[in-house]
Amino acid sequence: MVPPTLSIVMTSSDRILSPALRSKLMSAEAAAALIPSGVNVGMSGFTGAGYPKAVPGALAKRIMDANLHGKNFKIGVWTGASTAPELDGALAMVDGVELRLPYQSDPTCRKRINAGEMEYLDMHLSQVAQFVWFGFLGKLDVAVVEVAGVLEDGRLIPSSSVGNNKTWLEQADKIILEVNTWQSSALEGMHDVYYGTALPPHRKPIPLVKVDDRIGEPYLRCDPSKVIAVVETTTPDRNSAFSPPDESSRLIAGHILEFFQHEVKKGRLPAELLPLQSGVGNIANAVMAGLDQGPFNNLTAYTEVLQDGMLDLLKSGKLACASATAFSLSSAALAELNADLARYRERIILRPQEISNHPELIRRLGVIAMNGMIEADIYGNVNSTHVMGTRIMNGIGGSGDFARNAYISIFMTPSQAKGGEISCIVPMASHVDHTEHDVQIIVTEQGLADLRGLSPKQRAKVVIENCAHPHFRPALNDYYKRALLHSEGKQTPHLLDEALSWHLRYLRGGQM
Ligand code: 0RQ
Repeated sequence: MVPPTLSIVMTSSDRILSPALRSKLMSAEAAAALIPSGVNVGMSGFTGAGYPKAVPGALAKRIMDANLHGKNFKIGVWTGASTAPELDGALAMVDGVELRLPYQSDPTCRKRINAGEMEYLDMHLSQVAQFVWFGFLGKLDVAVVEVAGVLEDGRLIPSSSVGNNKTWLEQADKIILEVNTWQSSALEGMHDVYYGTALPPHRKPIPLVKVDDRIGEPYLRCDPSKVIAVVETTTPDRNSAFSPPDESSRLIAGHILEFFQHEVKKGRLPAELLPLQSGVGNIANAVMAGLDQGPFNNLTAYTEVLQDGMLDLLKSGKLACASATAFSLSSAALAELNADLARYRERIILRPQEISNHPELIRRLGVIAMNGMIEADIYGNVNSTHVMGTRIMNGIGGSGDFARNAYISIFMTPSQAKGGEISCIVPMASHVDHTEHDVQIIVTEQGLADLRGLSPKQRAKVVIENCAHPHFRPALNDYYKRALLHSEGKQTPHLLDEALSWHLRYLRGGQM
């Protein structure tokens, strides 16, 4: 049930109905001046949605000035997931981040991390909140959280992402709020913030049994005495455009759809499938586009982010409802959503990421997980994060939360990268995020490998035959046959002095 909408008027100060919080209005520069060096800052933001737009930039300027005067001003930056150039980019540019967690996808940030100039803790997104509550990550000093409005009693209307905001607001000593009037006031009522997560040994089952169950509150609680600044902003979310599905993405989507039909026929999936999780990126978006053309109706989604493809499915009516923690839309899709938000609000629920990605719920609902990857090896181990085993791309994000607990876990990639110089199917993954035990299906444009119930040696044959590009298939077969002959152990045969030679060859000569 959607709660009744309180009417919030569109003018900026009318978004802040609490007189106590309104009295703390100040500029972004003044707010940034309240953040000292050496602290951990929990910022809102998930996949380019709902991140603070003004304070991080002002803080970056302050850091740059301090460091020009010989200081070593750095902070720890914790978020929901990736943010945008105004946050990750700005702070990385001035070398202002000591340690970043739990996920990023910013080019400047990535460069710093891979140059060894920034520490990065790549974490399962469902674990961040509880690790903070357990005290595993140290003290959270300041929260900087974007909201869509403030109620008279100080409760907050969440923005276009919920992420870890509940935990930041509860755990931080001090709070800075950014009230963004660009965010639609019709977001009010879309969120479901669950306040029942106790700490072990006092935890109880989370009472969510259907995708569209509402188990919490539409607002974030906030102790007004902790709020040290309120800043008004009007800047849009990042809103990256998606490229139209290319041939390879369309083929991948086609294989997945065919697989779903087969599973329905076999009685292993219901006609409306099971709740879908779809990762970030163009391929994931293309799969959603494929579903929009496909035969399935009354679909549901229990996922992290709502990309354009899912919005299209909601629009066409194929998707009955979607639960996530954030939007990740192009500008065009966002305009469409905002124009009709009150209607979509009944079928979209945004939750804290500890709930959207909760292993208990993913397992209970029987989620079908679909995530991108960098490479898979012939035995089904998947690398989602490290190019050539050492350079971070983005991070594990929620892929592990979903993959390990899913009803069926699917990983997808084009069979080749970098114009065919790299095979995405390799003898041994150069880094493993998802082990052979958490991967049931591998899909490339070449085909789909169903690994369920197969031993490692049986898996190797299917992965090479169904997924590898024909250009690399003979070399993979040759490796596997020789490994079978010469490997010391025959359970998972490998030639250890050759297993990573494909990656070395690429690093030395530019091709695998
Ligand atoms: O790099 O843009 O420089 O050319 O990786 O590759 O094929 O465009 O695929 O956008 O789906 O991203 C794993 C990174 C795939 C993503 C990953 C290079 C390739 C290109 C991107 P260029 P594509 P995608 C929910 C779930 C982890 C987080 C996750 C990801 C770039 O899916 O970050 O799943 N996943 N979250 O050229 C070297 C290879 C390569 C390679 C691709 N084998 N070797 N480079 N690339 N394969 C969301 C959240 O958690 C928020």
